Amino acid sequence: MIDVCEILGTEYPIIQGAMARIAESSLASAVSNGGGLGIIASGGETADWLRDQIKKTREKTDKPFGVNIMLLADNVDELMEVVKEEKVPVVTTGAGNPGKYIASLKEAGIKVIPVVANVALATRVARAGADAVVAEGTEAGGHIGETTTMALVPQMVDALDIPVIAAGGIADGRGIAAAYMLGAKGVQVATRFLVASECIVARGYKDAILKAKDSSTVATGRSTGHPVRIIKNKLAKEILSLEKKNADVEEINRLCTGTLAAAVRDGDADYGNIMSGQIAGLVKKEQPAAEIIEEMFKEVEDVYKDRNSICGAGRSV
Ligand code: TUI
Repeated sequence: MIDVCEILGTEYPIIQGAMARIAESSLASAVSNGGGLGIIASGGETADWLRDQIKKTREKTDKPFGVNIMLLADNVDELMEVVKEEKVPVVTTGAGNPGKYIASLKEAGIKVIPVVANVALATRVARAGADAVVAEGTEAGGHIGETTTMALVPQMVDALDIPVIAAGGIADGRGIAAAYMLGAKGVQVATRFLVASECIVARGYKDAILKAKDSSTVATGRSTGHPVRIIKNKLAKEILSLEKKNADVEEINRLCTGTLAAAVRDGDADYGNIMSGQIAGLVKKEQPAAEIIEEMFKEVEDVYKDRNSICGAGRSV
């Protein structure tokens, strides 16, 4: 099976997760310069914005990078044209089935890596020609599926003959090593990169991540069919309370209008929509993206060195 670093053109088998309104050229280029695959998140943005960010990323790095296309966006076709015209090396997709776009992306020489949350969709995109998939467990931030990373990754590995990249709950070398034990050939990490020095998100957002505990996130939107994991603040509690009362979708949508911008731009800790994975409690330090990557893979080596301590496995008698 082809190596993930070969597919990505990177030194390390790590992709930066897409974070709508947050992951632009500054973070993407920093991750790529650090040996991972930086990603520009195009969700909620225009085609012109994306073209400009691709240009800015190319000015800041000569390494490969990718663009994420969020399939619920109403300008998906336009964004797809931009990535093809710009010959972006890698495209990841989220929140839907990218099947009908895969052939033309591949014809343009682009590697396609859908982010999926169940085996059924993974099988469909693999058949349509995806180069690899990201198996995203429900521990992840943002729009999520139902299955945990621990259960999802090995089942996806068994079902596919393309590489599986694990996501959801991974923020250090232990998480990477665990993903490999489940058969993953790479990882996608987002929450830890939220606090990268090069990440342009507002101070209040970064502080919410740095302050988080294991129980600080919650999945909102289960009642609307679009579960989204966010930090459990006043906004989250009000959404959950409306959902408990079976409020209609429009009322919930009204409450949520403008809240992503409030989080990302203003750092509103109370009423901002602060998307975050469950692993936020492990993220305690703001540091450059390259340092994050180096530190995580150094920790992987430490885990491997210590492997004989696992239940005595490998110990000679
Ligand atoms: O897409 C993501 N994560 C995202 S997208 C996003 S923007 C957004 N905000 C609010 C509501 C919806 C989107 C923030 N975070 N991850 C990959 C992912 N895909 N997670 C879940 C899915 C998914 C869910 C259902 C993909 C397909 C699907 O149904 C289609 C099918 O065929 O199964």
